[in-house]
Amino acid sequence: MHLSGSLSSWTTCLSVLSALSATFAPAVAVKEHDFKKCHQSGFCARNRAFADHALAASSWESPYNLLADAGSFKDGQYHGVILKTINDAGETVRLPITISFLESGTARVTVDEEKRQKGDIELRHNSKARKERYNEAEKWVIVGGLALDKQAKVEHEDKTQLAVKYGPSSRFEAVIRFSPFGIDFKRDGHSHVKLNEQGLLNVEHWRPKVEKPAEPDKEDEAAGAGNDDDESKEAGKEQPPGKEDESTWWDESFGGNTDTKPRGPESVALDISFVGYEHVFGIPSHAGPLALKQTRGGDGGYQEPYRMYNADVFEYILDSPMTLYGSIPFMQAHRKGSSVGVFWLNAAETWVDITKAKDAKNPMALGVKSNVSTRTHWMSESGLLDVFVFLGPTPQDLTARFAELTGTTAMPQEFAIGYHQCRWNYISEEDVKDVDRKMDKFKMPYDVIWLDIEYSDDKKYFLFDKHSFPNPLDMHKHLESHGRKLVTINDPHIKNVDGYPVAQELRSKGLAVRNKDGNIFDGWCWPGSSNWIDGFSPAAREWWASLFRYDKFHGTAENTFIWNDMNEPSVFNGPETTMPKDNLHHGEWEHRDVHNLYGMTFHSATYDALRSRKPGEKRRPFVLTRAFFAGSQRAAAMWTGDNQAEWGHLAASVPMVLSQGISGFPFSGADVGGFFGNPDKDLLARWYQAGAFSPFFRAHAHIDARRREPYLHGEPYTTIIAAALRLRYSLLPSWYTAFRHAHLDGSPIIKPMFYTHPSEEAGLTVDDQFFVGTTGLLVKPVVDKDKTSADVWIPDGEAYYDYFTYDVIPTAPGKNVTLDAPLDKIPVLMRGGHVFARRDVPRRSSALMKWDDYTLVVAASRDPKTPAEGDLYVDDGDSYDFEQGQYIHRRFVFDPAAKTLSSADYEGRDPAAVQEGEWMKKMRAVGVAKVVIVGAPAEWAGKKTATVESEGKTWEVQVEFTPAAKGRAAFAVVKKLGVKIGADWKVVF
Ligand code: NBV
Repeated sequence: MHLSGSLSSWTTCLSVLSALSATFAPAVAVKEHDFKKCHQSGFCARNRAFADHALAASSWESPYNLLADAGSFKDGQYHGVILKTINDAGETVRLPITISFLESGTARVTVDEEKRQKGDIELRHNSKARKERYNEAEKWVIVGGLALDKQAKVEHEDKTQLAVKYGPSSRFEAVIRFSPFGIDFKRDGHSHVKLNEQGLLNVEHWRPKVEKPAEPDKEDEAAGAGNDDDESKEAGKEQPPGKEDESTWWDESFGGNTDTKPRGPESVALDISFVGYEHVFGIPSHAGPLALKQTRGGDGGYQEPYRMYNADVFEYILDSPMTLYGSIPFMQAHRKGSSVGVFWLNAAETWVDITKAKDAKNPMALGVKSNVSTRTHWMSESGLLDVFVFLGPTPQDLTARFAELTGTTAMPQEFAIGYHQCRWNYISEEDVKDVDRKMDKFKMPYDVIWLDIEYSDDKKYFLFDKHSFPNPLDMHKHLESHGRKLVTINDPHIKNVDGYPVAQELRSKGLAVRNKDGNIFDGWCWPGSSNWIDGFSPAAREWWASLFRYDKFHGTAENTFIWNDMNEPSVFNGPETTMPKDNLHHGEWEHRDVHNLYGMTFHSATYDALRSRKPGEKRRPFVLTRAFFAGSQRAAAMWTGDNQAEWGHLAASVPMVLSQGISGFPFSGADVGGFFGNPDKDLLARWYQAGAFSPFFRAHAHIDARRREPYLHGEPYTTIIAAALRLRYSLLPSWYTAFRHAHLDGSPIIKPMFYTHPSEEAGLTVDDQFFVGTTGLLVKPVVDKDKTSADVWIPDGEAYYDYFTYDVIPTAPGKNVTLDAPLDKIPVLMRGGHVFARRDVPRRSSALMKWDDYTLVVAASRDPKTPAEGDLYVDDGDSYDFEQGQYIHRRFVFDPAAKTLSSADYEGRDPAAVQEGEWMKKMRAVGVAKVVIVGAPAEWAGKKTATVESEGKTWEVQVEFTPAAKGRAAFAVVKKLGVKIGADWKVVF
């Protein structure tokens, strides 16, 4: 039996690993002490100590001054020099600064270091690393929005400051203070974001190493004792106040690994204050609440800063600022009626401290209810100081401006928003087909079945295991026959073994990441000894793309798509389970500079590869990635990594996915059921219900977990899970429409309360419920064991109807309402004032529903004069023809006063202007089978017919009106409407 073959090889691998070294082997639970705390990360400790000193000193003055005479302002850009005073003798270091005011109203502040710019520094240990500060993050991340605002103008200048007005209607102003340097960003005359307000700006300049006698303590540490929790080793505590701690300038050890730091200390840090904002959000991924906590103690606060250093933190802990698998250094601050944000463009290890303070200087008179300000302290190990400032004022402005810079979610393959069935591992073709059959038998729709690492021949990706998967093409064909797809995993570590052509080419062509000495880096991962593709190298990316061609990756077909795991990268024997920071990448950049970008270079190389599998084939790729950075949304979906089959992890998944959404990467989800462990049946059922409302919906399980395909659990679970899956499938048209919006403007797919209701103070911290796209569907997943009710916070005075029963929910704005939520019920409300589309006959896969008729659901507003509105976007779900206008996007308006429901082109396009392709012609003729108007006006009682007008014709249709009863709203149903989805039409009631 092949199962035992796979399992035993996996077990052998594990035992070999653990025999080699205890630190190599992945453990079953995250060991917090395998990952650095701030005091164990030299630059974090140094910057925290710097902050402690600055904040404690009664007369602290930041040693950074902008040279007033050296600055010039032209065409929306200021160029100048900051002088950093480095000693009592008044010696200075020159730091060139550029402040760019962009057409969009975004401002950008970039600080470099002249000496490193000129390469005028010496590297230690004969290092071949680049001498400059890493200045290529922009190349990977930014795709637009950099046009300068030529209208920006200096409004005022004197000896102390320079004020620049910029942005839409010149509402924004940057007051640049010379001494000490700082910038106060204002909107409509009021301060919102301040840089260096607290004087924590710190750019560690280059300096030569002055040899001193070795300190006994440090030698111990270098010998491998660096990861203990000995408080006395905190860098900031060893020094007298004000004295710099040099102990981590030149090398640093942790967990037995020593970082040689050939360029010495080079961190950049800055404090950013959000004036009058009590809450900040974003900087995913962290397993904690959506509203970020304080990090220096305080009420319920953490002791550690939020960390962003992509890492394989399997079985991660909850409610923690620990780093996870991916990072997006984009932070937002929201308060009633105002939103601002910053994007810290730096791919090195980054920590962010957050504190909140009552701000006496921020009087209520400014119209700000809260006089609490949030102060943040950003610290990155290397690279430029490069920060974008967004002045809002709405949450939508923030996501749109961020999207302009970093791009939007790629329009997904339609199947990708269906349900994905995964486990580590489906062990053979027969296993795959069996699951496929059973899903059908139990009437559970799904689109994709996944193959984890055991599909491969001994972890040699691109090669199917010949015994377990002798005929992969047959298997693909079998799946394709009912519209289904297969995903295989392809990781960035390539097994270092003779006779494996992929490995040989990687090495011989010089496309692998190198170690500090310039030799191919060899580390341990699943295959044992491995090398890593260098995603920063154009040649490596080209080569990677070639490997996915159908004639190269034998056994794959048009319905094969790709999963990129372990791309933080995960290196079992590396520091913090990742790569040594002094490794070298293409262009001789050190790994330390680019760490958080590595995963993105890899998954975007895979994305490119899928676009070029066959000349002329133009299909949208689907790639799932674990590691990510700002910009990843352009090429991949993400999942939240190795969670656990526990209720707490289900609960945590909701704010985690919400945080992805507001941070520009909404195509996200958590492993349904929890990766590690065995969920009890109730948990599994609840997780399917929550997953059905997650943008990425995939069940997954660890190799040691019991089989848990959704049909295995008996009644009532089979019915409950099938209902959740079918609900997802019936709402696919609305999900796809939400993706369209995300693709157009960067908006989240599931939206937190502050995003839809930014003027509701109380909604700011609500992070366990959300709206889906523009549907008005308000969802509150049940995430607690044995809970059979749900408290939903109601953000406004609109009508809210139960999705399933049409009951009118007795709500009051700003108050909670308790809904019944027995195990078979997902709390989903329809907000009045919306129209959304669905398909009422769920089939086996999304592909089989392609030409099915639509149902439109109208949730009438409480106000009889307020129309209900909604939209539906549809394209072929597969090609790029939508970029040539081959799509249908309709706007539906139900006008209760005029008693009409109408459909018009969403963008007001003239149909004649679009040359219709085959798909479009066929799609236009798909019908609207049914309309349901929930909350139909009482005076419609007795109404039997309505008139339909479309394409120059008029006809009558039957109306079934059901009056309100026992708390249920009145509703009207029109069947057999006879209209086409692609045509203009109007129903007159
Ligand atoms: O490839 C095996 C697993 C995968 O199932 C999981 O989803 C990833 O997050 N992978 C991690 C490697 C090992 C996990 C212990």
